[in-house]
Amino acid sequence: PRTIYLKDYTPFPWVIDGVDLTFALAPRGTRVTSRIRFRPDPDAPPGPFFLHGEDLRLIEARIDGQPVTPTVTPEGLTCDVPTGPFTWEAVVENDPELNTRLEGLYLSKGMYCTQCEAEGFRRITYYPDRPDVMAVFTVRIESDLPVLLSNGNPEESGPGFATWHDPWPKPAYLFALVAGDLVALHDSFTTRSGRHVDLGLWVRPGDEGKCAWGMESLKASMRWDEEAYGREYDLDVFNIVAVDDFNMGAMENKGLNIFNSSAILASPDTATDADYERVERIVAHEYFHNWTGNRITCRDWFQLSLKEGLTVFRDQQFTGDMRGHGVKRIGDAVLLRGRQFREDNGPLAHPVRPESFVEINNFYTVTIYEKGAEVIGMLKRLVGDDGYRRALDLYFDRHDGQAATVEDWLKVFEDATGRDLAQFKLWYSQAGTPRVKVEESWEDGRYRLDMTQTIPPTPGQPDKQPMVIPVALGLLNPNGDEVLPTTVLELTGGQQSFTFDNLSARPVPSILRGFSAPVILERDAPEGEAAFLLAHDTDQFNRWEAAQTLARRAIRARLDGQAIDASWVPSLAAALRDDALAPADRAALLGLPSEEETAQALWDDKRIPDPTAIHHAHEAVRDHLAQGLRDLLPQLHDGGRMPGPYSPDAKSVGRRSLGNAALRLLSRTDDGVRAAAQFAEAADMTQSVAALGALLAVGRGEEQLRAFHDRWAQDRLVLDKWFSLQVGLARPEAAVALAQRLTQHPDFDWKNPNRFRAVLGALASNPAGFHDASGAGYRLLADWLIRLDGANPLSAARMSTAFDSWRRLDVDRQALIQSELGRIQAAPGLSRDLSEMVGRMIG
Ligand code: DPP
Ligand code: ZN
Repeated sequence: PRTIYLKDYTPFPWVIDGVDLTFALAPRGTRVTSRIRFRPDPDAPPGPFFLHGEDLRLIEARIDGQPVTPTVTPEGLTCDVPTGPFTWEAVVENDPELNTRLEGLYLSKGMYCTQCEAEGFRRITYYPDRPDVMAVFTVRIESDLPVLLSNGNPEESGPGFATWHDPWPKPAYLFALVAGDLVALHDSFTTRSGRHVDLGLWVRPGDEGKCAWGMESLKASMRWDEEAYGREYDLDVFNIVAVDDFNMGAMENKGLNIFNSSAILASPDTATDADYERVERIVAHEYFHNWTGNRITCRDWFQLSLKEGLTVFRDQQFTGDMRGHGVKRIGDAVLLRGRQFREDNGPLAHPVRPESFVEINNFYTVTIYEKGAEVIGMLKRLVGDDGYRRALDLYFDRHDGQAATVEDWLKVFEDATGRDLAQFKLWYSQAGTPRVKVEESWEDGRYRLDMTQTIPPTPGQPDKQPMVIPVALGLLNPNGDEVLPTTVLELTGGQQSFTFDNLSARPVPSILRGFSAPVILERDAPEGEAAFLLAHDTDQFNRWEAAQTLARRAIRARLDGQAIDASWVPSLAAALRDDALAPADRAALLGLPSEEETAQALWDDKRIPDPTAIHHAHEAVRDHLAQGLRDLLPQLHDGGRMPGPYSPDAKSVGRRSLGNAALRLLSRTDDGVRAAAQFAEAADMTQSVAALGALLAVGRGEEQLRAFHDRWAQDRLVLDKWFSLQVGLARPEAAVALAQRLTQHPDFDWKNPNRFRAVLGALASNPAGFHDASGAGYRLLADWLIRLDGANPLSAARMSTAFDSWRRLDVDRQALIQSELGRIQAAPGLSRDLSEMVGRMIG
């Protein structure tokens, strides 16, 4: 397979003046007729006429009406073409029914559906399938199915056909087509300049009752983008379709978003609070792409974070506005530390803007998305809210209708704010999580912080330069008053000192407030500081962080066979009793760092993390907490019970999350009595899943698990929960055997990505189970990856990241994983996707 490099970018030599596509749909032999008007691009150097195309049958091709015979390869075709403008016509066939990759045009339970990002359009017809080629599409769909949808606005329709026209030029990756026996929830939205937009949420019959929340989220997103960014919607219709077989969460196709049903369908009895939040967030994310991604797209796939990092940042702001910025920030930090830091510190580390790839699908990563969003958050902190707004206005003004680059993005910030971003740009090119070491001194009323930054080597990047790191700092008096409100220090050198004068007493620092940069802070905090900050910090994030620090110490103590600090539980209890803190914030205080985070921290300390020992230490600390908080937990749990019908509003969610966090601990000391009662009474899925999870986590719940299955056997999304809960919470020694058994279950449909993930993904997220010293977890996953790769390489490659932490394990586990990776690599017919991932992991 060929490696593609950023430095090799060359523009496409032609401009497209219009694309007409006709689809005659059939499970086998769908006919796609294309008519594309090309004109030489006066600004681009000339080059060969190459159209991408994969797994297509070319029936005929014409140029200006004359038959031609192109040279066809597995990747596309070349053809001699006139020197001036010309019209290309082709008829091709493909087989949606046989398409198990879920890229291009495929069938999902009788419904035709497409997924083109990143390079799926080339499986539909021959085309310059690259994001910098933007064109206006007109699409005719011929089929007897009742609902025929594509991008843009509807034009004509009649029995057996429909035509759509999208007036906005777009790259092929935003193309979409849906045909099926679907029903819709209809609504409308009037934009602030008065455009009437028809909204439709299309689902299979039977799912009508699960559409309301997705629709509400859509309208909230449309309003928010007008208010927060001044961005209006720009077509007469906006359609969302739910599909069961889908590789990702959702896709932002122009005017026709396609969603994994798990990311759009919700009803109180089948979806949890977390599901509701996820639907709201993903609807917003895809909608926001209309401006950041669609109107302004990416010049090439190396710029992927230009749209993804920015759109994640925007959806984070939105969710913060909807549900509270404190909890949102904490959730984002947990995700970043648990997943992105791991990626950034392992063999798959890559910069926010990679320099090369073999298969672009392998770069839809937490680094591109979440670290990319962090980079934008830092930029905003550095230029301020006004500067950010001016820069974004300029970005939309200057680049609307274009395929842009990271350079274009940074330039609008430089032009709008006058700030030089040359050093800041390193965040896009240097991989790895920076470590910031902080030391402090106090002398004659002067307080000094000495900061040192180091960025560890990553694959292909042995040496790093210092970056711009915004460190938000506050200082507190020993009595708990804030003497320095949040101030952003700019750490730009390898070593730098910051001094603070005129302080009457040695202050207590609150460093990296709001998690102001995606870095690891290294600091030997004095005894008692974390408890002090937990009690007094005005910064919600750092208050939580203080609780995390205490929990980390407790876990470490357990791991090292030492006693847990006796002041931990009382200081946590005091915070939990503080009614000034919202229930959601108190729930967050009860969360322990993940086992993954503990493993990473041990590795940072040059110790070899043992997943089994880590799990037992976490369990012991939970028991300790449950004992220590015994008197408080019942009332916290009671506070989460709410009369009346379910509502997903932030306040109710917060109360339930505190109640259920308490329940999880309570179940360790009450033989599962409360959880069993909650399960029996639960009127909604949140309470039901929380109770079941609490039981499973303490080795109970067999009977409830059976009842849950029987009740929900017909609901595929709830059934996914049934699979994943039991595997994710299984005892380490039982997890692999359970996952194995569930792969034999009649409801295990391995070709459905959600179901595959519900079992094998859940196993990978149960570290002690997956890393069982026998290697059985590794073997099971490798077997399934090899099998899945034959059908759906994209999903197989994504799931293979479960192995990416292998280098930090003990030699025995290393050898076991190496041998499984070797076995995958040797599998006949391995995909480009999976072979790139395995190759990078083996290194
Ligand atoms: N659909 C994916 C997302 O929105 C890829 N663009 O992030
Ligand atoms: Zn996105």
